[in-house]
Amino acid sequence: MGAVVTVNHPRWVQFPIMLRSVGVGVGSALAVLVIYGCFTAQRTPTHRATPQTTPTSASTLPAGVRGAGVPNFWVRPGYRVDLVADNIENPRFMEFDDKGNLYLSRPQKGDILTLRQRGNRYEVVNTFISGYPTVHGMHFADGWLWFAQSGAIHKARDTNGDGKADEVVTVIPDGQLPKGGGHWWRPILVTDRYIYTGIGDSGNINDETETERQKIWRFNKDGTGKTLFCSGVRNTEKLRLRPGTNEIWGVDHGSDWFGRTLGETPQRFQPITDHNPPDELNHYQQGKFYGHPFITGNKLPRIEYQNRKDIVELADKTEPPAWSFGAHWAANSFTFLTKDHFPGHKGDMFVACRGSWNRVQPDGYRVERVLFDEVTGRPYGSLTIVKTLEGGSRVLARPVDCAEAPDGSVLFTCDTTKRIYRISWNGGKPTDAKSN
Ligand SMILES: [Ca+2]
Ligand SMILES: [Ca+2]
Repeated sequence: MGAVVTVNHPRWVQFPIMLRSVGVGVGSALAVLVIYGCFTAQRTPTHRATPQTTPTSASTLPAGVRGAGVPNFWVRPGYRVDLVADNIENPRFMEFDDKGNLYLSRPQKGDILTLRQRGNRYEVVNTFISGYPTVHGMHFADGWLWFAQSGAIHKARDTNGDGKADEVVTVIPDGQLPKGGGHWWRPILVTDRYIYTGIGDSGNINDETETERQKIWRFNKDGTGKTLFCSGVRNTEKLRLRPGTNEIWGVDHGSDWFGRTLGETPQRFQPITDHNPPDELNHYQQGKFYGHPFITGNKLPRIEYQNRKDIVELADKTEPPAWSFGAHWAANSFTFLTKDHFPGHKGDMFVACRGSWNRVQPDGYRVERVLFDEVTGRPYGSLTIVKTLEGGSRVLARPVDCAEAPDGSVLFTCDTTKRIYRISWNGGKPTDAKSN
């Protein structure tokens, strides 16, 4: 174990303290950047550069269609965005069941709502469960809606069709997993054999190697058999299998204040932090290490940890992202596309990026499509489908989660504006679609 550096975000008032306690010089940082150059030069084709932070002048670009009540989002040509629900407090994650019910978790309210489509809208029909503070991740499997609180996992089902759960079973009670702290929300994935959940960093770049945090855990479906699955994860809020495979995928938020030890002025002049490190799309595999908090992105050490004697070994064992997003985009959640609604999109991913707070110029704030190679099953590109930032600085919405609806369109939640939007295909030539 090297020097322990505890940094909680976003309290940049701690910045002067960090300067004294860490004391990393510019020379060391340059050494890191040289190392970075070496690694990036040797990247394999699956480890691509950060996507361009486009579009910067969205108002001048051709655009798709916005339905009534949709603010001035930029929509990629060929797509359409409609407002399908509004005035719902704290809408976070979504999950459809096999009957077309849409479940919406509201951690601040401690409940899950049941919504159903009526025409072009989704309407709340009942409260599925309530009294579960921090409820967040959900997964419908085996006829049950499984859901995670910060320290517990339950499953519930509605047996009379009124949208309210009639049976709730606690699968993993409080006490087996750490709860609370920063990054208190939990993903949940239920497969044929196992339950997977993850626990993020309690702060920004805390060394929690010896704890249960920064890791993805696996359980048997009865809640027994707690097993470490993988480590080095900062904040992954959803886990899903890539369709047709047993591969577990998720997006991970990169850390903040990358350049803070080098003399940046927080919130005003932070040219290093603004662009580092990337947010990540990871293929999580058993026993692998994903770098955090010591190593970011494509095997680049965090400056605060670069003097660890084992930093090169840590970089060597780090599994780099399968795809990288822009720094501080807050790539938050995603859905794989399994249907034929969008031409040539099957197997791709729509990612909700909630947007930056740790950049001088805001960025992120979008739904991004990650394109997967049908042959290799690996990401090879990404495109912005909806951008929710106007004029480079005006935040119109903060996308939280994406869910594929039964008809193949994709919903995305926006928590701060209390809305759900739908992205659909508007016809025309699929200029960005892969050939079928
Ligand atoms: Ca019921
Ligand atoms: Ca990583």
